Amino acid sequence: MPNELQEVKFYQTGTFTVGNRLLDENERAVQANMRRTNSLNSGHRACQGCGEALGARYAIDAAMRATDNRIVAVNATGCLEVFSTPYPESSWQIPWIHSLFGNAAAVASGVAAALRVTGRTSTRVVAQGGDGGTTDIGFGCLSGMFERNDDVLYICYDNEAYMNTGVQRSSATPPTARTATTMAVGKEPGNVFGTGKNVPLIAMAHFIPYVATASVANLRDLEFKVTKAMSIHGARYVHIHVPCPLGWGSAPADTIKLARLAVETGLFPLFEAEHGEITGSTKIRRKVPVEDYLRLQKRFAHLFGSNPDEARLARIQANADRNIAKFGLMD
Ligand SMILES: Cc1ncc(C[n+]2csc(CCOP(=O)(O)OP(=O)(O)O)c2C)c(N)n1
Ligand code: SF4
Repeated sequence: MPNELQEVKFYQTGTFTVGNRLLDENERAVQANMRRTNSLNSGHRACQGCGEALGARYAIDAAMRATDNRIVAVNATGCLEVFSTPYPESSWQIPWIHSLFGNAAAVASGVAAALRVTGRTSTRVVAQGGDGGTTDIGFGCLSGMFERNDDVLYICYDNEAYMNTGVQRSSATPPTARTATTMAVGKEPGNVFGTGKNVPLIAMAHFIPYVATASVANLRDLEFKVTKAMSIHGARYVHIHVPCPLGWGSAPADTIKLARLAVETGLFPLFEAEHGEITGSTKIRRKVPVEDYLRLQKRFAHLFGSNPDEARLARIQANADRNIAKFGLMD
């Protein structure tokens, strides 16, 4: 049979494609390992193209591998919790506890304390939540966890709004974005400029051992940062940019593309920091104008059309350029 004689094309050899089992062992991503944990398993109910589901799958599998499969995860209320655990089902294959919307960091601190006093220090704790649960309602508990230097890795999946309850603005929503609570009408359509907060920088101001930003556009970098975070004791924070097709009005197939454009425009800088000092940032290889990123999302549609809002586009571009300078993203 001619088919039996066809040569197998190992076309991925030599690339860093995630899942590539043809690379050397030390170059493979966690997901390429046959013994990956699949901590967040198939069968959950996230939307097609959900960046949060992808980010959580990679982050938690990396945390599992780094700890010899010994973690407890605490999950704030939000999309990740809702789509993964519709009672009585669960897609989690790890010890997992649902806290309230605003207290995941405090519950995680309690779990870490319980493990410590019972002598089970080889089991580590990860807390996770959306940007609403992290930057808004959970912010006080998170700051306390940082300030006490509790032995917890907190992961924020930043989709830039409260998605689970119908796309309300959070303090991570970018300027001009249309949400259910920042309508594209009036003198300043969408979310206003000059609001919000940068939680990775605020985490750094607590001088905790490790802070990093990551993106589902670069899953190997994401895995590296989570792995590094699990090698450290004390309070750690990883902030992951996760596009949300439903809330952003983007095509499900564009999730990775959008995450990459956010990085390449400078709007979402990738960096690491230790004890309050930035220790490294990912350079932008090919700078992209912010319009290329914004145009793909209906939440920014009011900036375009027959009469583009040049003034606001220029202000967003200025924000991106400020990040590029501040975080040293270009040589
Ligand atoms: C005290 C309290 N207020 C409001 C809610 C309703 N609520 C549940 S999830 C959610 C939004 C979650 O948004 P975010 O943390 O950004 O996560 P996402 O769903 O976007 O992943 C809200 C408002 C709640 N559960 N508890
Ligand atoms: S609304 Fe957004 S964050 Fe929530 S499951 Fe859908 S794509 Fe994911």
